[in-house]
This record gives sequence, C-alpha cells and structure tokens, in this order.
Amino acid sequence: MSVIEAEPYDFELSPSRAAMLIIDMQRDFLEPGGFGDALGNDVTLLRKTIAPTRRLLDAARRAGLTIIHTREGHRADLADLPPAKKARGRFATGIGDAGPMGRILVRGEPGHDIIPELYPLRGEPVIDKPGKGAFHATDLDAILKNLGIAQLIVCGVTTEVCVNTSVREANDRGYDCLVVSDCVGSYFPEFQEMGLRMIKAQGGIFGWVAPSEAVIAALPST
Ligand code: C5J
Repeated sequence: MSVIEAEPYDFELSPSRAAMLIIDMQRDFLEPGGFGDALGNDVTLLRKTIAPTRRLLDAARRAGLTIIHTREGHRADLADLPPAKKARGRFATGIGDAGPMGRILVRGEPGHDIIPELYPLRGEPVIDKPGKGAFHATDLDAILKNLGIAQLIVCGVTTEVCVNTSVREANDRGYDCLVVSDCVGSYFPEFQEMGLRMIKAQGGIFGWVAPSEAVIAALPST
C-alpha cells in the first residue's frame, strides 16, 4: 500500500488491485486533421495530456499495473448505434459517415484507433464501447472483477464526457477512482475545471483527483 497525495484527501494505492484505465485516446479526438479538429475544436487542449499520460503509462507498466484502454465506436453496420445518438447534434457529417480519417467512430477505421504515442501493448485489454461510459454494453466490469481490481487510475478524453461518465459508472459499481488531472483533457477549459471539481466535491463524491507526478511517485519503481 502506498499513499498518493490527492484531493479531497490522500488515496491509498494498492498496486496489485489497481488498474490504469485510459479512456478514448483515439486519433479522431486528438490528431490534427481528425474529426474533432474538423468540427473546429482546438485539439492542442487534448494533446497536452499525451506526454504526462505516456510518462504515467511507462511507470505503471514498470510497476506491473494492469493497463486497460477504451475506444468509443460502433460496428461497421451501425447496428449498435442508437438512432438518438446518430441524430444528436444534427451534424451534416456524423457517426458512420466518411470523415477525414475514415468512417467516423466506426471500429477498424484509422480515426477510431488509439494514437501511436499510447498504443496498447500486446496483452493489454482494449474495450470497444458504443457509449460514453466504459461499462455500458462492455465486458469491462467482468474483466476487472476477474483480475481482482478494486481501484482505477483514470486518464483520457474528454474530461466531462467519457471520463466523467465512466468514473460515475465505476463509482456505482464499487470501484475507487483516482482521476489524473493532467492526463485528462477537454476541448473546453471551463469543462476541464468543472469536470475535475465535480469528481472530488463533497468529500470525493465520485473519487479522487491528483496530478501525474504524485501518482508516479507512489508507484513501485521495480
Ligand atoms: C469522449 C465524446 N470520448 N466527447 N467522447 O469523450 O464524444
């Protein structure tokens, strides 16, 4: 057990029962020329999470933590895409349509894949999720339970959407979540701030928040 200096109070890390959960670090959300960029978002706000996440990922791999990656996306036949999700936003170009890096949020397309900087190693589970939450319609809960995981160190994008949704789902299932403040990102600075504040408010109603250096410092350095 080691202690991570976190908010609203210290997080007691049990490395053998902890997993690093990296949410949706996909090319279409993060890369210049991707779908997020094409919608007019400033992808540099998301890209600044890459370097600290890579440092934390290296340290977590060295420490032997379980590493799990997620990707938001749908079957090529879109049979798992709720009509409400397809219609939302009234975008001229939306999920399933041809985008700058292949069909948008469709599994197997270049834009759907994880950015090269954080690419999963062989053996690291990749969860393909059709929703914003990492538990909805996935086998994540079964995988975590089978591995004896009780704590999640959460990174990824976007802070207020898939990160917050997944943390709330995890919290309701009994997992302790620590969200790494510089390893989660939003296209909207105000949502970044509020997304983190909502996690740690009211005595950590959804979990804990700490910067990556504090997490790295607490990891076994073998
Ligand atoms: C994620 C989104 N990953 N913002 N998706 O947050 O649509």
